[in-house]
Amino acid sequence: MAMKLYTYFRSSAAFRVRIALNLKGIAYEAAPVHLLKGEQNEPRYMQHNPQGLVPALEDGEQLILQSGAIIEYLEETHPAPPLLPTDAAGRARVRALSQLIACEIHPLNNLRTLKYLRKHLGQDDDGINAWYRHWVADGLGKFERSLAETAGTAAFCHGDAPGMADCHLVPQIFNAQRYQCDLAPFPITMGVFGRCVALEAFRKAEPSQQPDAN
Ligand SMILES: N[C@@H](CCC(=O)N[C@@H](CS)C(=O)NCC(=O)O)C(=O)O
Repeated sequence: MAMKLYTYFRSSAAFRVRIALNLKGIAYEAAPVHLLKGEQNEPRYMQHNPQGLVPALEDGEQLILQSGAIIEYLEETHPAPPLLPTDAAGRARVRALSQLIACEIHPLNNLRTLKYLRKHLGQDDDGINAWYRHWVADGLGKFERSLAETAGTAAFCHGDAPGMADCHLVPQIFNAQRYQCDLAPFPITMGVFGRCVALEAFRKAEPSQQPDAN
């Protein structure tokens, strides 16, 4: 039975998992959850994901939540091609780069955070955009320094094959572009991004290629 991915075309967390599935050549069924209509909070979906977030992955009886945990699950159940290096220090580096995106940038800029700023803290579009761009610049500045100053960076974030850090990076850059963030200060990061999006596995995972894209 094919795996089922609860996803939303614009969700960068779901985008990470779509890339990982494609890189590993795993066929899956996409089950769209419309975040702007609030479907993530409906009981119908909450029974699949009590956290009320996408993505969630169903693999037979197993339900796996949180994009990082899902990617690690795929890595353990479908080891080839690997998305993590063979050495412990390399794996720690790739996880640190991934978490820099998933923990330090993304939560500050996701849908419910932005909605809260607008609804409860009275921010308008200008305020929201300033907040968004600030945290992208801060986080990507740290990402760029990590790529520049820690060993392992090559064609991709770590080595010459795409891996877990690239799965995290590319969706974050798509989001940053959508919010017209200035990406010129991050040439190493954008070089990696360019090499990723030249690959079919990344292109097929893009928001515009999803069945629920509108
Ligand atoms: N840490 C979670 C983040 C999941 C997340 O924030 N998903 C967003 C879409 S990118 C979502 O479902 N948002 C719904 C909401 O904010 O109500 C993961 O990596 O899976």
